[in-house]
Amino acid sequence: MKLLTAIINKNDAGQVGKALTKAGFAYTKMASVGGFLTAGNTTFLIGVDDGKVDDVLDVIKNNSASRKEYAPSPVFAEHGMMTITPPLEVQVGGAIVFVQPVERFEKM
Ligand code: 2BA
Repeated sequence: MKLLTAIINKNDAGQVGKALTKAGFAYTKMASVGGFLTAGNTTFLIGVDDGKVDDVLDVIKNNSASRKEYAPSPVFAEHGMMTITPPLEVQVGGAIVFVQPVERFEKM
């Protein structure tokens, strides 16, 4: 068994969740925040048999999009002068997925 931790753009999270359910995959969804943009995203925990990992990845890939977002402009103050740099454009996603082995799974 594998545990997939999938970090999904909040604009795609609803669609990804519906598609996972439709495909028969169970998941737990958590609100999360990216460290760089400090914007909300959604983290899915998905436990699946080894042979189903690629199917889950396909569902995520087909329902999440890559998009441009902007990091807040840093403002520097030095010698009474304010320097404002232009916002940094970053390409976010589609999705970031970690696949980890599960030593044991119990349902009680
Ligand atoms: P954030 O940390 O808010 O990052 C948003 C996007 O900003 C990233 O998109 C990347 O394009 C850019 N970025 C991140 N750190 C950067 C840096 N130090 N310098 C320049 N640009 C930077 P993605 O790579 O698609 O990541 C989307 C979200 O997935 C991230 O949101 C974070 O929540 C998560 N993530 C990405 N890589 C991760 C990792 N190695 N470990 C844990 N979480 C990760």
